Amino acid sequence: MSRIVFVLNGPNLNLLGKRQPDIYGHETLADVERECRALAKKLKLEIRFHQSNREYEIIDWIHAAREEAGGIVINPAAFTHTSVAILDALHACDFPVIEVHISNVHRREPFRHHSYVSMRADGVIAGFGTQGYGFALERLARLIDEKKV
Ligand code: CA2
Repeated sequence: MSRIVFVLNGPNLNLLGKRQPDIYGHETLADVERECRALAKKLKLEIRFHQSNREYEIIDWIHAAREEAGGIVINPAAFTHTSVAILDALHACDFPVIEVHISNVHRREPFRHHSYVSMRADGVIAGFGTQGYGFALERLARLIDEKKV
């Protein structure tokens, strides 16, 4: 199984660390990427890290992942709660998918309590801040390792 992992980030996450630190913390997306890359090295994973404000770009990266990856970590941001198209793209993947949310979406507005992506995700991490990305990578590495035997 491929050890390439796509880490995909949805709309407005480019503003991470620049606004609303009370909800999302002080780390920027560049910090998150750096930490993911450092951890991936230890886990012997190869990372493709992306962010977009456009739904179609995220769908295109999911399609690219189908061709070459062993798993996806995805924080779809607001698309979590709206996008059947991202759900459909993930349904076309036969590797593990881990959904990450920086905030605890269940403690927030009711519209954040439903996730289309959770209907496909193998695991969901929410409310651990940006540390959640690391947990997701650890889990993916374990699942990929288990597939090897
Ligand atoms: O908690 C999460 O990770 C979310 O996926 C973040 C999304 C939100 O729509 C989801 O309900 C939960 C929002 C991402 C926007 O990120 C910003 C970061 C800093 C400043 C403004 C927006």
